[in-house]
Amino acid sequence: MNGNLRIDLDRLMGRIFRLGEIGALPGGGVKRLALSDEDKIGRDLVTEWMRDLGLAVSVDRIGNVWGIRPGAEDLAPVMIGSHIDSVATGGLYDGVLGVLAGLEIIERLNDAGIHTRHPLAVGFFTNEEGARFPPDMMGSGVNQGALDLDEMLTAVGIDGKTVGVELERIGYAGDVPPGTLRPACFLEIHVEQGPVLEEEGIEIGAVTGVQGISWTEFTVSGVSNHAGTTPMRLRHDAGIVSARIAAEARAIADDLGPPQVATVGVIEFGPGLVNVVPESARLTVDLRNTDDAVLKAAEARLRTAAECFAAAEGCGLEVRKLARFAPVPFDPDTVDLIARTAEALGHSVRRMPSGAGHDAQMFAPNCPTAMVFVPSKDGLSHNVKEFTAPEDIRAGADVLLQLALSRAGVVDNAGETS
Ligand code: HGY
Ligand code: MN
Ligand code: MN
Repeated sequence: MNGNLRIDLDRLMGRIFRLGEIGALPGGGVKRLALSDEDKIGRDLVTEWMRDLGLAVSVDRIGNVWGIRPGAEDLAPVMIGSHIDSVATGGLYDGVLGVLAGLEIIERLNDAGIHTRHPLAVGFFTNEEGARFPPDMMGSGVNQGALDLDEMLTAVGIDGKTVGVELERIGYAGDVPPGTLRPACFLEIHVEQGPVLEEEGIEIGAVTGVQGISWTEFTVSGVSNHAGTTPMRLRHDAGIVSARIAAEARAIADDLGPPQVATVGVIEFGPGLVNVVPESARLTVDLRNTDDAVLKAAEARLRTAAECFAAAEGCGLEVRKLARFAPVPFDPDTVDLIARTAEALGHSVRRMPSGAGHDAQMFAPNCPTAMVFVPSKDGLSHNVKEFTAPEDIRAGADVLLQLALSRAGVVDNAGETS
């Protein structure tokens, strides 16, 4: 009976679109930066849905929220979670799918009167994106002991606000200490955010782990001067130094080849005027690789180059690490179960690493953890045009449903477990 259980796709899509109305951008997509007013409204909505489903809701000290459906036995919960904060040009599905598919599974089990041995938990984690307040995976990192609570509460955002003050402001500075939540296992469904599944015509990704992530901020200090009267030999141009650092980041990715990637997401000049030699520049570099040794070599090459460029131009250089996470493997048994479950449901599946960071990577060291990917149209994400076909969402959520039942154990009406 339970093997034939399927999610209610219309209900799930309805919640995805409803949440997508919060922080909706004029041309489509969403902007729900962590701890913003939009994030608060989204949190309030999802928390209301949790309560409507009868879940016991908890909020921890970094604002993570989870709801628990009791199990027949006093066991650690099987947890399904992700995030509902977005980047400034976010899509409807990044993170949201992982939370709302969890709520759909709860509602489906409620409808069917199915009870599980383990409690089931569904949660969303604070500031997974890290776009406003670096680092990313902040809430799940604190919750699972990878990041320090007090340090993260004092983290300053790109707008000068601090995490702790913003958490209080939106009413999500909870009282549950980090480490209270110790799930039996952690399962996350997420849009792939890349081109692989679509290019290969495959419906499900059984994610084997997350690649290493390195975020660095370079701040260059030079001397502002007149663009017309200052000979090139007398310049201390912070702008050209930052441009050379950016070019070097791309050269590193080109030289190393896949899977190395490099992104300069932010580059700002001061004063930023057409006829003034820049006195200051700030840029961020995001480097990633599945191999930590190669990633470290890439970081070292970039740092050395930045120091050379700054010295040659007679500029100062400050380097600040915004995020650094080593590659994380997921639980092989759970990855295998995802692949078997997908095949049993008649879906094509392939094993693959994740190019993006996810909350799951913070749980992986503490409990059996893995992820289910569904295809992203044109491989797009962190883009308002992010899209995943409803049928792909159905396939992924059905796999997640069976995965959760398998891990939580089903108690039939006679009290027998299966
Ligand atoms: O940056 C990432 O990989 C994630 O979207 N936070
Ligand atoms: Mn995400
Ligand atoms: Mn994202």
